[in-house]
Amino acid sequence: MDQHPILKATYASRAESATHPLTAYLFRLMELKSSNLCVSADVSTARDLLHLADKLGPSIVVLKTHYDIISGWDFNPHTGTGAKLAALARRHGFLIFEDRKFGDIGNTVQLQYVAGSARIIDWAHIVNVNMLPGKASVTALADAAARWRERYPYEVRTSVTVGTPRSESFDDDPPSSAPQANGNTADGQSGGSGLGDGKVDGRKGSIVSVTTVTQHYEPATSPRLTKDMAEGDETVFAGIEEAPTDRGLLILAQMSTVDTLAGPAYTAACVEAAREHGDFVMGFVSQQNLNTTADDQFLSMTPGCQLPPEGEGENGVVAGDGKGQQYNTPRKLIVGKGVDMVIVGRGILNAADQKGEAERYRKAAWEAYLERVR
Ligand code: S5P
Repeated sequence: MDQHPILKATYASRAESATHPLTAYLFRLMELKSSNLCVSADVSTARDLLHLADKLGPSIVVLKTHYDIISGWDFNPHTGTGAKLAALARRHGFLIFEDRKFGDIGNTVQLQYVAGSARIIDWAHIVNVNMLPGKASVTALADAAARWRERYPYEVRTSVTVGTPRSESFDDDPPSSAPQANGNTADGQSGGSGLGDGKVDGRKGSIVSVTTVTQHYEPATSPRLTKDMAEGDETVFAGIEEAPTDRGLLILAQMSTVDTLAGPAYTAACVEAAREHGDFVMGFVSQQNLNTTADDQFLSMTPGCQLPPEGEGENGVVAGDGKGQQYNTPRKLIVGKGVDMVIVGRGILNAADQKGEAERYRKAAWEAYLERVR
């Protein structure tokens, strides 16, 4: 592992050789911003999350979220928290990584990824999966992302028509305007002519209200995330174009916790799954670089990272959090373990000057990278 050529490759050269468009984009962003820092935005309100993303955006290349710990998350797909985060990501030049750690059967993870109130796939460039259920969950997420992308240039138009049925519908057949979903037309049955006497063909007709819901896809003039932005929110970070619409997956191959059950056999299965889905899997959340074969060029992102207090140097000791979490310094992870990016939560969030602390981590992690490729 130590000799893998990727350890000496610059992020610029990895941007050239990466086959996943989002990985290539991320490496370019890293070079552009001199940053290999991901902040873990583990705050508790949507307001704090957006505020933090805006404040730390210039220092980071990835913002990691746990949307399910956020109170006040606005689920509106066009104006809600996800859409606002997407606009901030575009303005400051970072990708959004929802740390959802999917861990269920294929069918369920697909639904958790694309459906529900959060519609994670709409706003998160990257998600991750816990491979415990096996490779099928990776395949299922890859399929869901591919289907989502096919529909990406389109948007769902939903029409709801409330009205009373026309008299013609009062025949022996079931009303043609019965409630329906996923029809092909927005032309619902409406109006109420001829119902005044309530009698049709000698039978008593009752006036009922019928709600017709129809959905169809319409070409979107621009990518959905762009249209979701509020006016004045359309700024794209200078020096790079907007992120590609591709979605990417990180496999949770190793954990930072003291008694993790993610042993070598589990990690090996994660690497195998990644190789089988190179068009969707960007790499790993891991504690070391997991590239071993000549063809491997996976990204490794690593949580469990803190710096000792300012002035103590990187050799100071960083204690765990007393809840199973263990910490290593950026240099130990990037130079010693060959990882590409560090994920930092409380090390930055608990600082009095979060912006200044994010810069301290960015510089430490970037210097470690320069030292490694030197
Ligand atoms: O092995 C892991 C994997 C993850 S994604 N260990 C982790 O700590 N994480 C996440 O990284 C964890 O859920 C949290 O959001 C973040 C670490 O936060 P910190 O405050 O300990 O830096």
